[in-house]
Amino acid sequence: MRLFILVAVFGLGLAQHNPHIKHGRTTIVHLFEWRWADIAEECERFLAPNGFGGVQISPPSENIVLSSPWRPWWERYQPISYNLCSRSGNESELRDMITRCNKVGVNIYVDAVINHMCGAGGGEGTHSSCGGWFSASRKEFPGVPYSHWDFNDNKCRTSSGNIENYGDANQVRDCRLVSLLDLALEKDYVRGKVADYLNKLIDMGVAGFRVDACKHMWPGDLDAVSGRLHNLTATWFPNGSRPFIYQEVIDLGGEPITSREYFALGRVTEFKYGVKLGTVFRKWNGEKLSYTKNWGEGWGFMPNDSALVFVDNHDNQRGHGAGGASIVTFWDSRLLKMAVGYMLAHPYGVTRVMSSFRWNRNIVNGKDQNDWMGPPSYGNGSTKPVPINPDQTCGDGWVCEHRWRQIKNMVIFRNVVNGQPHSNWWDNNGNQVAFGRGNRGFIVFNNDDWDLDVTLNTGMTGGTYCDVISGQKDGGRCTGKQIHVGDSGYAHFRISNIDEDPFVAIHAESKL
Ligand code: AAO
Repeated sequence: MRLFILVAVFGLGLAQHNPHIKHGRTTIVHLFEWRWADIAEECERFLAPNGFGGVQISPPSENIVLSSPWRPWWERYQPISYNLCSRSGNESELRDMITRCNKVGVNIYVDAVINHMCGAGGGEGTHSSCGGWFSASRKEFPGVPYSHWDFNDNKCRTSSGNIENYGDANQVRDCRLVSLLDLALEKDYVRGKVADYLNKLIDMGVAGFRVDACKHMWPGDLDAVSGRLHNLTATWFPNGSRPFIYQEVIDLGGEPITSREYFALGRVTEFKYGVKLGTVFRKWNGEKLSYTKNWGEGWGFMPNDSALVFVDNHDNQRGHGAGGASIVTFWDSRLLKMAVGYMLAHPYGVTRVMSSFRWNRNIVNGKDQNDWMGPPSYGNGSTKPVPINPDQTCGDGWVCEHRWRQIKNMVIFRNVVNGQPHSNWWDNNGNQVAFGRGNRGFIVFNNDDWDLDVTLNTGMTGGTYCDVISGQKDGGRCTGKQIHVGDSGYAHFRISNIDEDPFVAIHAESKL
């Protein structure tokens, strides 16, 4: 009996590690702060045709509306109810998006904020995204409803009521994260309300959740909620599919709470990945690309089947959360293309690509004074649509990294090489490296300050391939460099350190 329960629990957990991505696709894109109507269009016109597997959307729950600073992006991390209306759109727009993306085989993953409600200083009134009334001071949220009984304050043992020391696991879980009213997830009632919220989204057709601030929730409480979740809807997913769960836990070491405590429930965000990859590509601390021969678990990262990986995220691209200065973002576009290219070529983890908006970055003494700035918006605070330029880039301050040719083509590369082993490694003991994925793909990087000029075993079948970084296959023709692979599998590569993008990638479907 005991064994049976163990197997059942373990099996359930592992099931929640599967993103249920369709059609051999592999990658999730975070369309940070996009409107539902734009995401629906993007699924149809761009994501499905270019092999993207899923979208992480911004929190859809009703949130506080803040005016000082003016409409920061982070107001959406302060729910005031689970009604589905936000700056991204209302419930029917959300439903339409989920359906249209599912129809073209693109999954939707919801950013679920369930650890807390708004900040304790949020006042009271109807300054909320759907106009629902709440009182932060009285801890009343009638839209759920939650009352003061449903919060953790009686358990918290710090004098401020906030988390003061990450070295104390109890306060990290029982006190307020940056003053956000901390829900008592040990209560059956609260678990039920959270599960109802997530189940509503599951029934609408989403494929899973990025669960916000999991470090601040007890794994046992999360387990209880997870046990109440419905299977994914049979309209879009195989019978019995569990929702994909990836938990935001920032574990860079040095704290009592570790990622490991959360592996049974689903995947976990591997924050070490972007910190280290940034350090390597920036060549800081004596790091070299050649040291990444054993990238992945060999670098002390969590087990492959638990990891959700990314180069940057919506927090650490602007100095929030953790990661620090090594994080590579769109502000360093040449490095970003290389780092994302490396991540997508490498077999470790489930990969997520960041898609950002631009803001007026203003760094004073290492801190961005404008780290709060919300998405491109009109004077009345409503979010602007994402216009598409004739060259396929985005306008109006939307960066759309996922549309950059090099990144989009590496998303396709990852799909083409899916399931193939990491193979044919080469390095120059410095910052020039190459590796393949069985006989399906090969990638070469030159991050040294001199040219790369070398003949390498690609493991691929003979023929002429189109480099998908400097260009791509366009009908029968190649708009970029051509790489000639001999019958022996060897090919000659020449990459100048001053090339626009000093890396080359070929795959089975870029053969001419
Ligand atoms: C805003 C205001 C606050 C105000 C609050 C309420 O900024 O001043 O008090 O409203 O009125 C986002 C924003 C917040 C915003 C919040 C609510 O980032 O600025 O607060 O919305 O609107 C911790 C959590 C992690 C969290 C991260 C930001 O563990 O879960 O902080 N991320 C998620 C979301 C994020 C969101 C929330 C959670 C809240 O992705 O967007 O906040 O819903 C250490 C700990 C980490 C901790 C960081 C930052 O990190 O380990 O767990 O993250 O500190 O406090 C080295 C260490 C590294 C350490 C780091 C920084 O790198 O190795 O471990 O230093 O000290």
